[in-house]
Amino acid sequence: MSLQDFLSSLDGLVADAADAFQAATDTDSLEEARVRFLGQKSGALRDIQKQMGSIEASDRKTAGMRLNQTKNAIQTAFGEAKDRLGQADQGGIDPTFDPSLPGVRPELGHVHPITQTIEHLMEIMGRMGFEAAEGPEVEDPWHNFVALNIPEDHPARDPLDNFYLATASKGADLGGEGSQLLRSQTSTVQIRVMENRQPPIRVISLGRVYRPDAPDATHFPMFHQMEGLFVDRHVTMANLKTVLRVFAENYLGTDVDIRFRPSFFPFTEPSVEVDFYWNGTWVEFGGAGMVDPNVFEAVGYDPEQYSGFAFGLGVERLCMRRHGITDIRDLYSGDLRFLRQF
Ligand code: FA5
Repeated sequence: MSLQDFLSSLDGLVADAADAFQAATDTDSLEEARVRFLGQKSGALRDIQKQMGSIEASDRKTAGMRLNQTKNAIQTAFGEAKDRLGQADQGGIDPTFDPSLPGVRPELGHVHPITQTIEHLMEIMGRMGFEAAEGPEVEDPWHNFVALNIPEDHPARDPLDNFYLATASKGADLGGEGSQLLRSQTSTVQIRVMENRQPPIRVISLGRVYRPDAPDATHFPMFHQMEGLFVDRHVTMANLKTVLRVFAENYLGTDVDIRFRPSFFPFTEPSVEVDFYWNGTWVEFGGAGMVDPNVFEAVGYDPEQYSGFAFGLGVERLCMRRHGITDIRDLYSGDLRFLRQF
């Protein structure tokens, strides 16, 4: 074989191998192409190498050198093709990706409807001069019961009606002194505020409360209350009714029907239940009344000098009424199809 023929078959081989590697779409077809050109037993390069014996001895040096260069060039092309396929596997250049298409907007979360409601209620009450106060969710019987005029033998203290903490049960009677419970009402914050401050007082407290109530359309074992407390000289029941009415008209709309029903709470006297009209029935949204003189005495206020009113409203029920939500459980199911609507 002449040197000329030998060299031109080497050049043809480099071009053919580069084309084959380029055309490979996965590692299997690339491997198949590698064996075809670089295979030790019957690869195309190997076949050409066998022709070396028929080349003039004086040309063999040149032929050997070009053979090596060819081998390096084919190996380099193979390495490049391998890298290209490896990158595509790792999500690199994707042949189906069209950079001219519009992008996909990342989903943004938003504030839960109950948190939105809490912010709205604080804003309305803030405009009426009420500032926000907070208290702990794990309480002692003094703040949840005793100071609120709920004596030791009162059924509201029954372990079946409260979430007492297991740690307390070791040393103390459930419900007795020294026990701890998840607060069952935000009225605890009334006591905490009055223990630390002197009248005049105008506060609201919004937070979670816990009761072992069976869940249904209007009850949940964890829910939120908005507590209100107003203490000053000469505060009357008329002030209470005005504040609740102005609040309801601001939050639920001026056309909302609300009513006050005589009721009983140990910490208010007289006491009322507050209802709004919804879907053909009256729904209770809170309790209220004039602060009982026994509560003032428990926190060291003189009931002859001061009077006040307090109220506790169910935040979920207010939110449900405003947005037309018919089942409280929807608020806590975590179903995004529901939550996305707010
Ligand atoms: C109280 O909790 C009193 N502390 C309210 C109060 C405060 C009266 C200050 C006087 C002075 P009651 O147990 O009725 O009252 O609860 C108040 C409101 O919480 C109810 O009207 C209702 O709207 C809401 N509520 C009660 N239980 C649940 C529950 N399981 N799920 C959702 N909301 C509830």
